[in-house]
Amino acid sequence: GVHRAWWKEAIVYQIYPASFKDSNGDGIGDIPGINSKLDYIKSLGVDLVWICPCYKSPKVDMGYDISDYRDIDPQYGTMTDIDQLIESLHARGMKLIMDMVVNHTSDKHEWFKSALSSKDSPYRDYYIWKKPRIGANGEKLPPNNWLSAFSGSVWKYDEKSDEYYFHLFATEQPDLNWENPKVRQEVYEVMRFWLDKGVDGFRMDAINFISKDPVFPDAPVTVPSSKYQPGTMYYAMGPRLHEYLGDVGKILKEYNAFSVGEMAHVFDPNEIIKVVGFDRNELNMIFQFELTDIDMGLGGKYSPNKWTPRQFKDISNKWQVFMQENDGWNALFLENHDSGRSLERFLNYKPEIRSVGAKMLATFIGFQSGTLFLYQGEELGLVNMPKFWPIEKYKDLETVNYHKQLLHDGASQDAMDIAMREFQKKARDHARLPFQWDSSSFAGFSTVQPWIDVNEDYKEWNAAAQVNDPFSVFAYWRSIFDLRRAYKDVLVYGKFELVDAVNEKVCAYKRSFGSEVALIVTSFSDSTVIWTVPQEFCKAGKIMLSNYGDVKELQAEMVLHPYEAFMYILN
Ligand code: TEU
Ligand code: CA
Repeated sequence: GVHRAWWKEAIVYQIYPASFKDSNGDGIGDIPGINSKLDYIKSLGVDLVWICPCYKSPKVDMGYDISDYRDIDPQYGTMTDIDQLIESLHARGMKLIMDMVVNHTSDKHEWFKSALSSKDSPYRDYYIWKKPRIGANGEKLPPNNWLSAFSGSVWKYDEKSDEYYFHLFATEQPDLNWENPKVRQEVYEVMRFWLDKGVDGFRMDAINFISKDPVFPDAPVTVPSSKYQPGTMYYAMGPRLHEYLGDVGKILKEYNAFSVGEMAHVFDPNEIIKVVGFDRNELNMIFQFELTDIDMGLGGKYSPNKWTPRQFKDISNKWQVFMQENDGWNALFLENHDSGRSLERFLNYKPEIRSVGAKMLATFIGFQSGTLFLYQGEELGLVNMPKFWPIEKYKDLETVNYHKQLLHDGASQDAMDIAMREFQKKARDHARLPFQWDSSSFAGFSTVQPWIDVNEDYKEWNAAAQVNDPFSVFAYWRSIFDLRRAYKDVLVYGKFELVDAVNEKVCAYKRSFGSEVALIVTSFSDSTVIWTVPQEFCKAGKIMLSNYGDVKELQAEMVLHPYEAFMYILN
């Protein structure tokens, strides 16, 4: 039988603190701002809130560079504010999970400051240091050829000790040395610190990178145009990962805590099931990115890739079937703070189809098997910044560094144009624009010009305009959550099967539990299609949701509008 668990039934809402709500008029979102919007979150019908990092940080990477794990950054508030957030969420029957960033710290963390100060520091071995490699002309070179996630080498030279330190992300984000048992103890104590405070669990950042191949071999050349090469095969899902996650899992279990691990660059089900298998006691679920990386080519995030709706549903199907056959669990999502908005990436976006398209994508992801995650603004159908915004508008180091690198490499105009187009689809800043609360100045996010520009569509596209509109994207998502609760057996625990699996335009699936059956139909076509309904569904069903608001009978042939979506309960 199925294993039931509260964390399988939860609906999660992700908040990006800098961009949610500014309470004190400095143009930056903060925790008191979040506290003032809990009724909004509650009214959407979510169970659990995940806040991105708000710990003390120099914010080279928007808080994913932590300088003190036990304090809140003054820009975001105080410890009292976070205590109040925990309390107020609990009072409303919701839970809170925090972002645990322990693959690396900030270079301003006391551990790293000490490690850098002397080779004899007791903290030196908290990080990863290596001697330079000596080149043909006696020059000092990085110990290997791996590429950092934010461009350039993963190694940074330290003159004083004549050694390089390792950083998968920015130079200001040195990786912790998990081989050192003291580092692991420190991390586990930090986790306990927050759990003891009443936090209900964690999203574990970049957690599949914590165990590296100790040899640090050169990576094969897969991107010939680049000086450095992706080394993921040597640091993603490394040799001791399951040992470390076993320790993490023990702590989580003690507190009955929620856990979701972020695991980029790995799509191997056999490795993933070792993390999320029900009896493994490592993590509840992980974010893997095979689906949402579908538009990324071999050259990485900003290389284009052509894909088809058929591939999109095949990837979903692969993970749905795999998890149900192996007693694992999926995390379902289309958006987060690390990419462009789903409307601009997963369908042929035009303003005319905005509402219908957002609801179609919601239907596609919303009734699959797994724990559902929604990123702030996704419930309103928010989109990317306008196409004519120049490179100067982008704030995020991932995009800025990539752009600098192209200029430095003397990239052709053609290559620059391609990059700009890809930024417009995928850059992280799109999801980080201020939340659109209402039609007042700065979208009601702040009383002053925010740290990043407000999208120009806010007068029409905002929360105030949608919360009381029964046909809004907001209302549609709420209906999905209501249905998941009302039909929990079939929609949370039921079996998943594709329907008409070979169809190139229509993605339809069935959920079933005993005699209960749900049918979900979504069209990924921007024009009308005729869908031949499989025999077993040509009977009376009850339509529960429809993005065009049509009440259709299930019959042998159905005419589907562009991006139409609907959901039936049959018995
Ligand atoms: O992202 C980890 C990660 O693997 C990145 O390569 C991610 O895929 C990239 O941002 C996509 O553009 C996490 C956080 O989600 C991200 O915001 C942080 O910048 C990163 O870790 C470093 O902490
Ligand atoms: Ca503020």
